[in-house]
Amino acid sequence: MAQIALITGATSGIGKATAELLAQHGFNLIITGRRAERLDQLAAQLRQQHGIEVLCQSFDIRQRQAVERAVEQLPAQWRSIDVLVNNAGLAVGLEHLHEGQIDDWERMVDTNIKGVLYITRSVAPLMVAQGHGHIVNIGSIAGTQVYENGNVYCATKHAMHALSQGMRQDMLRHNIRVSEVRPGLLETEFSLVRFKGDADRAKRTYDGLTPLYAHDIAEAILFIVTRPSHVCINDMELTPTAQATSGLTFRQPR
Ligand code: NDP
Ligand code: 8X3
Repeated sequence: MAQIALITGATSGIGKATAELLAQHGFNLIITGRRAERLDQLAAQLRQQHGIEVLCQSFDIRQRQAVERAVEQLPAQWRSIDVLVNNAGLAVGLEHLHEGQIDDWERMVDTNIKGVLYITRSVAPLMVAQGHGHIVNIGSIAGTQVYENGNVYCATKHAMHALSQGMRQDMLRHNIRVSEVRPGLLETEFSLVRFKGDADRAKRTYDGLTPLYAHDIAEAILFIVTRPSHVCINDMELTPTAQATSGLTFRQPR
């Protein structure tokens, strides 16, 4: 029987690329995000290209009741979730802490920490009940390092790093694997969101180097979730070849 993967934030970037790659490998998918039209388009494409089943669930992961309702109301055949990819997340703003926008901080904390907790709290009991599962958390190199102006975003990804370790301990006796994937510089809609639609500034993030692309992370996720059941990849950090640490990149002059 085909495995079921629930991917949060599948309307763009890593989540979308992961949906495409897992579909190619025969997974049935529950795809989530706020932009319902994009979910519908992706679902139609994946059904047509790969003959898999896809269920779209559009909700804002910051809305606790909406998350709970989405999982509670899953049709019976969709409740045996094998893989949960906790991917939905964002950075908003890049300022020194004393100049930061508190609304931006709340968006990041509510999405990157509380949203992950809401969906995991709803899905993990289904995995416990069935006696297996695999949770893949998308952290960041910002989860173990901090860069100037990254303050609150880095704090949320440090929280993800701590939660990944905590989940792994709590899920141990339930045969549930917990893996964390921690990318560095990666070109998606991430910088466009961080800079609130300023496309020029977003583009400059990747000036002079070849960043990671969403497909690179999707391939890592596919590898992680297709290991034999006795193997758990706990933590995988990936950077572009041109990045050594959060703050140290090698850029070709233009
Ligand atoms: P994108 O902006 O391309 O994708 C983000 C996804 O998250 C979208 O599908 C978006 O869906 C979803 N999302 C955001 N907020 C919400 C919300 N409130 N409710 C539901 N879904 C939401 O960025 P990436 O693919 O790059 O980001 C994915 C993850 O990877 C994030 O957790 C990010 O922190 C992490 N990451 C990114 C890196 C990068 O440099 N790009 C590097 C390291 C980690 P929608 O807007 O439709 O709701
Ligand atoms: C995104 C990576 O370091 O550009 O998590 O903020 S970073």
